[in-house]
Amino acid sequence: MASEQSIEKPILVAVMGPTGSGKSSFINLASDGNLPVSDELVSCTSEIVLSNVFEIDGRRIVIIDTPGFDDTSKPDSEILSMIASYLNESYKAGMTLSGLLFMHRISDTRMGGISRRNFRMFRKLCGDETLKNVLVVTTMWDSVTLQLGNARETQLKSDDRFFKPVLDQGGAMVRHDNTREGAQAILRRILNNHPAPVRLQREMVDEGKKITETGAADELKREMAELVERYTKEIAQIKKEMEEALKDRDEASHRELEEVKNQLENELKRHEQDRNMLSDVYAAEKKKTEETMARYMEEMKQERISREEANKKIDTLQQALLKSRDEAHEKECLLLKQQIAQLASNSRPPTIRICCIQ
Ligand SMILES: Nc1nc2c(ncn2[C@@H]2O[C@H](COP(=O)(O)OP(=O)(O)OP(=O)(O)O)[C@@H](O)[C@H]2O)c(=O)[nH]1
Ligand SMILES: [Mg+2]
Repeated sequence: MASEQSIEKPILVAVMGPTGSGKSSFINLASDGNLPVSDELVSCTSEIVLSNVFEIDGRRIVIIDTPGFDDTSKPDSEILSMIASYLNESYKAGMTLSGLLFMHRISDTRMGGISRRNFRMFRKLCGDETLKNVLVVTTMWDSVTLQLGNARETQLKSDDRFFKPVLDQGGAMVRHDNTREGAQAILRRILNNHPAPVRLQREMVDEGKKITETGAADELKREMAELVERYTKEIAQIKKEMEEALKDRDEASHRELEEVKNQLENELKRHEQDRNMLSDVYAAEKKKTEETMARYMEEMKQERISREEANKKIDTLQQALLKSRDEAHEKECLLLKQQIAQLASNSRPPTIRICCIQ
């Protein structure tokens, strides 16, 4: 028998991964949705977005689409705050994740800095205990030869820096063939998972920690410190080159170097500010998410009520239909059948609309 959670609330799945790894495309295929996707290098999804509620094998599912940590328009502290506030508020509302998908492009020649950074954040956010509910989904198989794809997959599966820890702890790696059937087959693998909170939810909701005290925030701080160090070194090097250009009376080079130095200093300032912003940004995101979640729960309630009402009406009409058949009232039968079909089509598929946190 399905658990109470699956009857009352849809199965919740989160999709994470770098920009352009195919997160929104996967969700659209699985849910017959129309989340925006993009060919451009800039990030497309820069907010948390929920899919429609859709059904697979009679089970209702909703997927959370997330922006990557390499988002071109938002700092990482804001991305973490958005994801954390959404995960925490949904967990408080009784919606626990049944599965997490981490998308990776098999067409990438190597698992570069951005993919690794996203994966490190993903792991800190998940913790080890929920890795059994994780599927690493490789995309873009149509952009590589099967031989090359196989070789990359083998390396990704066997390297400790990549996806081996997920496989070691009960998670799996699966291929997505960019079809609706393929996307739904992947989701079928998590329908019967035991929903479990991820590490970030346990830390913040169960243990009452602040966002700055979580493992994910530690990882963010470490990455920021690395970036700040790199920029500081680059600025020092440029200053040296500027002094040399001055000595050589090379004004053109001096001007160019000064421009680069100013850009780097601005970047450095941005990262230093970002490093100290996490608490404030989280507080603002939490407030927005609470409001959105309240609206969302109300929509779900209304949707459930109207579905139940429609089902009751269908039952009544079906009883009447049986009776009319007995009495051989053909016209009445036809009318009742039409009414039943109309009600059934109105009540299915579930009609919760995409809900965007902004
Ligand atoms: N060839 C190929 N293209 C794909 C596949 N999956 C997604 N794409 C394309 O890749 C591009 C990026 O896909 P999105 O779904 O927007 O990626 P995303 O991970 O949601 O990206 P962000 O929202 O920026 O984080 C789009 O042009 C998709 O059409 C695939 O399996 N094969
Ligand atoms: Mg997207």
